[in-house]
Amino acid sequence: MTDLILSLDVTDRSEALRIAAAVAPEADAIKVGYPLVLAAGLGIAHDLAELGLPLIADFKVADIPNTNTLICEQVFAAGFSAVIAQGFPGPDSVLACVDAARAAGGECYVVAEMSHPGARTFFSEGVPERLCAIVAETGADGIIAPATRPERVRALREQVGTKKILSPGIGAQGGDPAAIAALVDGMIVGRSIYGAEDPAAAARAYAPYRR
Ligand code: 3DU
Repeated sequence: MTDLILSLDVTDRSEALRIAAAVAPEADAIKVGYPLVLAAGLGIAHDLAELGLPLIADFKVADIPNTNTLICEQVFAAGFSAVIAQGFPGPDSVLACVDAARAAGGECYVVAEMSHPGARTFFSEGVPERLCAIVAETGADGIIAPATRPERVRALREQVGTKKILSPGIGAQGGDPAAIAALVDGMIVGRSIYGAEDPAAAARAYAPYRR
């Protein structure tokens, strides 16, 4: 299965709810991050949960273990079913997120490599592979890996085996769903869906890549 994950990075509450409701029948999950939560409040998760799709909190949690625990407890209490953490703070920080996820019956994903051009500065020279080792060590559910670099996703698949790979960078950032869908478990798509005149139709265009 390759899921379609709507990245709902709009900053108006009613527009977010309208787009989410329209796209929900065409999507498998909704990812929410700082843009929407800072604009509309964490309670937006409660409203979105009514659509019945898994909700992923993209807060790229990256602090000491105790603070990570406190953040993730809030995330899951708000109704999210998964959280995204950074791996660079180290295994104890990631484990705090994994433990909080488990306590809530949720999932935790770790950013292994980012999709933008500047990501090459630090997500290089074996660092993504070391982050994948932290995923194995902590029992996290999977990684975030760049749809803009399918060859890197292939290499990271070697590292994570059957753990899930969720992949942003499709559409607006130039990633091609035809090149990435078969390599990953989830395609994360934001602007090319929520920015379209007809978001539901834009989401439907990804249907051939959902397996
Ligand atoms: O480029 P889009 O509009 O399709 O949105 C992609 C989303 O995924 C957006 O929320 C961004 O913050 C997130 N993301 C990346 O784009 C790249 C990463 O490496 C990690 C997360």
